[in-house]
Amino acid sequence: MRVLRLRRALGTLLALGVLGASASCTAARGDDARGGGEHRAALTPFERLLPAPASARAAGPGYAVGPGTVIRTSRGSGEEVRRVGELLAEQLRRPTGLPLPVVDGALGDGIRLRIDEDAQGVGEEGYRLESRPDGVTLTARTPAGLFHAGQTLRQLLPVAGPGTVPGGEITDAPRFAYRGAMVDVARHFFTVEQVKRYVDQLAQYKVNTLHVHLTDDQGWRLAIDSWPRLAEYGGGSEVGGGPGGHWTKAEYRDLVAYAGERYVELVPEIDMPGHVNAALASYAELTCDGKAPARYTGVKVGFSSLCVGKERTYEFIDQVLGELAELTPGRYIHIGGDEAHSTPAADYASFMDRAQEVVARHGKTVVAWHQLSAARPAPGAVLQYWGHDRTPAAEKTRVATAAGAGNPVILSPADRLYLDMKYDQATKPGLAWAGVVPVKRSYSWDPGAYLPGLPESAVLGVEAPLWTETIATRADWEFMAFPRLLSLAELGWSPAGSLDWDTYSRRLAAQGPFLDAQDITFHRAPDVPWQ
Ligand code: IFG
Repeated sequence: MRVLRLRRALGTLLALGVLGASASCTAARGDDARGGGEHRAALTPFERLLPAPASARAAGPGYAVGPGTVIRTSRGSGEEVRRVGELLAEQLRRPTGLPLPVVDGALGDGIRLRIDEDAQGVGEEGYRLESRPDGVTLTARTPAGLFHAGQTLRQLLPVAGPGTVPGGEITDAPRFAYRGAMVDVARHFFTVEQVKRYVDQLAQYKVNTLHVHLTDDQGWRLAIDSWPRLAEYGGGSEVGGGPGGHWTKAEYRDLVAYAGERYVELVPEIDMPGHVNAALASYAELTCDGKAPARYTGVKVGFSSLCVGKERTYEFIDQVLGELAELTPGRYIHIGGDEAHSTPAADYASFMDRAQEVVARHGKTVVAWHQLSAARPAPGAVLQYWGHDRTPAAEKTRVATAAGAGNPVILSPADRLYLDMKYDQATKPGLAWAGVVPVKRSYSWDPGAYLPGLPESAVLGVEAPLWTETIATRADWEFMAFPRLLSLAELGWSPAGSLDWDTYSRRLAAQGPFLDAQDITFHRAPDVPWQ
């Protein structure tokens, strides 16, 4: 035990940059530090970045961040850039303990944020970072790019205390446009404040989408004015019989804004036609037999269905999705479509035809679980694939074929990215129906070459869902999400060529002190060489 404590202390000192000097001069001696021998030196700040940047070149002396450091936004660069500067200052003040004022005017020493519409090789979300003795310059085409540059800068500084941003240059841009996480607030209720904490953690690793699973058999979590009992009554249950809860529209708007400031787009999901017991329990008129079922606190799936043959059902989804669309500035509304085992296939297809029309009428793009590919996906509707290695080949082919016909795919393989899957049989929370998912397995695959017949060009991106049948606390949430969420972050952002478990696992280990410093209760998985 003493050894472990000593190793952890050593790890923290390394990450604080206290011992880093030896590492960096070791690294400067050449790559013997990373060559053979069991005592490989700690990674330098440029080497430990996660997600790995498209290109990074450490060179020359760097910039010492200290009491006099200011954060500069170009004069007249507008309110949004200034807000990015303020947010970066806030994120850096905590670990450095420095004042870091934000000033208007890019000339002068310090950390400079610049917009350059013609910046090359950075796209809409990427950036360039240059570190010299007189300062660090972050350049991007958009404020989102500047925000992502700031997240990289956070990792170039020690975990705590002032420090030097090593000299050099980074040019970076993401591989996939959609880099998402999902949290299921229906099985167990979580507050907007708890979800905001997750947004902070996601944004730090350049994840840009949060899919919230708002409704299911066990609970309805968002207030809908035209159907008030959905939240008031249908929100009053959860797995295990707890009190449940729901978000008001104001709380939802607050989360959308908070996430938006961190360049995380919210994708709300109202699951249909299955997973609807909470809605049916709230309104008997939504059932075919007029009898409202009791609220459900178990963990079975597939037993509920909206009444496809009733016109009232379509008034319901039109009003619900209309209110949701009005609350959601993002491009997407997710209509679920999974496990509709109590909806005959023909009814399912006709229902999904109409549900997709409703989403389009409210100006949004459909996302649905990949079962929609067995019906008639609307042009441009996005399919979220949650299959696994044992999914029948015909089902995989159906998804790849739909992708070829213009339905982009988000990859969420249950036996790679489902964060509610146990790490191993000893993991307390979580399920194992798709198999256990050690950290290495969550990382060791290539979304660009995953589904037979699905080219990278048809992959919108990747998403890691966290289902909460067995997750009721923040501690369990973070234990299951970290460190595997960082696999998602890297698979979504970094170039295919940089995907290598040996180097990734060392970079992941170097994130340990950052996660510790943020009080994230992550799993110290045995397959990662934690410091
Ligand atoms: N499948 C169900 C989820 C949840 C999950 C738990 C999807 C799309 C199993 N549907 O995943 O509601 O129960 O791992």
